[in-house]
Amino acid sequence: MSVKAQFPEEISFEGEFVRQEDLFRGWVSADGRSEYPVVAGRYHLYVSYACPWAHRTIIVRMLRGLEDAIGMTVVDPIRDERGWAFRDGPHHTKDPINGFAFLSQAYLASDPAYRQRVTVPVLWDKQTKRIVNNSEDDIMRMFEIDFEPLANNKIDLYPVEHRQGIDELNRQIYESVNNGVYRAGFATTQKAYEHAARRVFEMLDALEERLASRRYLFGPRPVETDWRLFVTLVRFDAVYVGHFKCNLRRIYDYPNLFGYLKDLYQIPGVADTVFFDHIKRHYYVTHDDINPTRIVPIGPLQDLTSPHGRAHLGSSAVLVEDESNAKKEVGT
Ligand SMILES: N[C@@H](CCC(=O)N[C@@H](CS)C(=O)NCC(=O)O)C(=O)O
Repeated sequence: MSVKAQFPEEISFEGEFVRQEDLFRGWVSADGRSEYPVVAGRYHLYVSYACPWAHRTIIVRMLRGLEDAIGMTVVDPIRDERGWAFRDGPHHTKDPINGFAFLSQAYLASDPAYRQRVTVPVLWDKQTKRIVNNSEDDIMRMFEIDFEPLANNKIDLYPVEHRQGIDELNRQIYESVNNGVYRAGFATTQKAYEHAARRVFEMLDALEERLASRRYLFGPRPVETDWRLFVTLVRFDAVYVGHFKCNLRRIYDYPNLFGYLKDLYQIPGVADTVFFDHIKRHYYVTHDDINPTRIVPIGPLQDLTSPHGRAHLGSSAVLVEDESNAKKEVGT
């Protein structure tokens, strides 16, 4: 029996989903060595609220207080064969920077020979009128480190003392969980699906244990790894359990992971980056190979604002210094 794959060019012989590489890897830097200097108002972020990879960059932009320095435009969550589009609708708009109708225009303006999938997030340079970078790993790091001169909040998401541990855990979480849910959902053979789905839950089980004694993955302060995990956890029960068939357990069934998810969600500003309407409509309507009826499920009932119950693990030290260098506690 032949099976139609969501992204046929990224399916291996064994029916596994093998994600394409990001192609634009320019770097904005304050050290004068890059062709992209750190300048307020020069760069613009194109994102989807539905996409977990884009969501990471939205969260870091917010946590670092970069909203005034870096503009942002949100695409329509519904993606048809023409790809991501700019339209006016609930929490998404037309493109105010270039007047593009489709994100593909940004890719073709940067590289007329571009033939790969057109993805979010995209960091756009308004001066050279081209894409600087379309890798969310890179964009996160630029916002965390290189945009320091423009950041209103002095929050450190990549602390020097944990960098090795962060890189290693990022890699494990990416392979098994962040990308693991996609590998389960986009698999075209039973074997490839089962392999990926089982790995998702092996890692979630390990993280459940790790979070029994620590408020966040590396202690009292959320770091970049926590936000990389958050974007998958927050979509899990609403989308990945049903749509991607990752249904051994829900996040709701893991006491530590569910409390941790709520704890992160309740950090000021974070809930304003989460749009379940975009998330659900995007996955269930756009991936019509997996969900041909395009029906969007009504659930789940899930209250991320209810008490997280994590305070017994120590106070949350989400310390942010504002411009006056006054430390303010933004955790709960
Ligand atoms: N750049 C990301 C991937 C970004 C990505 O795949 N985004 C998805 C949305 S969640 C996308 O834009 N897909 C467009 C498409 O599939 O045509 C990575 O390094 O893994």
